[in-house]
Amino acid sequence: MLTSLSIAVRLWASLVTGLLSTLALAQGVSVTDSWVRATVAGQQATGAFMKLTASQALRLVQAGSPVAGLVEIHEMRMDKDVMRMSAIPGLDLPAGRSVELKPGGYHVMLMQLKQQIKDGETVPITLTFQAPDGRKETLEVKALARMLSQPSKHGH
Ligand SMILES: [Cu+2]
Repeated sequence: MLTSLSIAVRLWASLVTGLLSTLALAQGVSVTDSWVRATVAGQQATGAFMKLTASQALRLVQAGSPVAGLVEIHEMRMDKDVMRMSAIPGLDLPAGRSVELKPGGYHVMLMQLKQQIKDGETVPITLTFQAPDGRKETLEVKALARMLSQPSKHGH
């Protein structure tokens, strides 16, 4: 299931971005369970979450989306009992180990939203990965927007 999903993502990405990306993707990173927290009207920012598994060590160095004017890679962590969110320059993906972006942890932050993101919509997100030798590859994922009825778990 995970394999077929990752193949589907790769096929889809190669269809969209063409032959160059197909070659670059030989290095292999799979994205599963991607989703975006749906927004209410007027909301300026939201988070995107997913599981990333790279077959070789890679670093997620950039993310972009047509629905957002500014996209950053963020981490959340506890700092003296306060949950803080900050941009990080990149997120390391160790070979063969999946790294989960999830509420309360790492996430792709979509800011300066150009539109409301409604429950059930798909949001294209382009991820750029860098290999240890400096080569970069991009992968486009379609994240499903989900409206959560509960506030995020890390709140008090
Ligand atoms: Cu954030």
